[in-house]
Amino acid sequence: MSDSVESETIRNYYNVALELVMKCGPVACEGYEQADANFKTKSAFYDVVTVYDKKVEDLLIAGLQKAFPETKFIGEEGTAENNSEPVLTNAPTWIIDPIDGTTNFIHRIPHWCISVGLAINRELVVGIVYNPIANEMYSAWKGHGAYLNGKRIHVRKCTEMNDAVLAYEVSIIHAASVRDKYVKRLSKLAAVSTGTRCMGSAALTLCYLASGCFDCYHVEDLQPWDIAGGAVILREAGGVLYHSKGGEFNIMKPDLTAAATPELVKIMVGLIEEADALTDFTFK
Ligand code: 2AM
Ligand code: CA
Repeated sequence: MSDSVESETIRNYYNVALELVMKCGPVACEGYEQADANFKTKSAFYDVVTVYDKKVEDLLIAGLQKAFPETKFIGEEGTAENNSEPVLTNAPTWIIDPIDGTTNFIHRIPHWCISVGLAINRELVVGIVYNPIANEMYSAWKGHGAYLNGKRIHVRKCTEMNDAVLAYEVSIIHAASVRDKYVKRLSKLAAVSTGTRCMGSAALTLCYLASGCFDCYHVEDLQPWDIAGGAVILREAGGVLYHSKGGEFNIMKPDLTAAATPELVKIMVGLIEEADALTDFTFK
């Protein structure tokens, strides 16, 4: 495929997905009004879902499948239902989180979003992240920049931790198997940052990094759909994503250290390694 044909194809995927995600906003908002009465747990007491997660995912898949029958899907709720490990092939694949930040959604914290990413040949090329409560539509497609409500966004070119706002997601800190790791790393990273925030939606956190509100981000143990859409938006805004300890980022096991600049990632990776080496950690 020539570059211009590839570009046109991706633009078409982007335009259709953007419109569809926008249309799902009112549906998700309807659920937000009544979400506290409408949720159930999935794999554990802290793994929650509402009927609106499924409703929005079904709408997105139906609309995208109709427009693009050749595409495949990796979605949070479909994957949970089938109890299957998601597999990414070379085929154009939509990676969908119908509601990212479900706990916020249920507790009426107005910080959650609909997130859609598209991978072609295993490369992330389109990202759309929409918070309908705040009326914030973040979007990007490969090589064409990142946008908030149609206005170009960029990372803040921060290179020092003492000038950086750190986003640190504790995601599944309920699990004893990861709690020490999270706390040790948080202690090291937060000690040297200007401020630390944990927002409860990985997709929106990547967008806040893309728009310069945050400067760096570390999270592990999440799933491809939590990250896919935001990853494209961050890269197109000039940010960088690596595996948690440096090395190549892998969307199918998206443990990540992301930042506005490679300089910040390097410092963070060093601190994460120091944290992991701590054997006699006490809360100080
Ligand atoms: P979710 O709302 O789609 O589940 C920070 O809370 C991030 O962790 C969010 O992106 C959220 O995605 C994810 N998350 C929250 N609870 C989780 C859980 N129990 N297991 C895995 N990921 C979770
Ligand atoms: Ca979700």
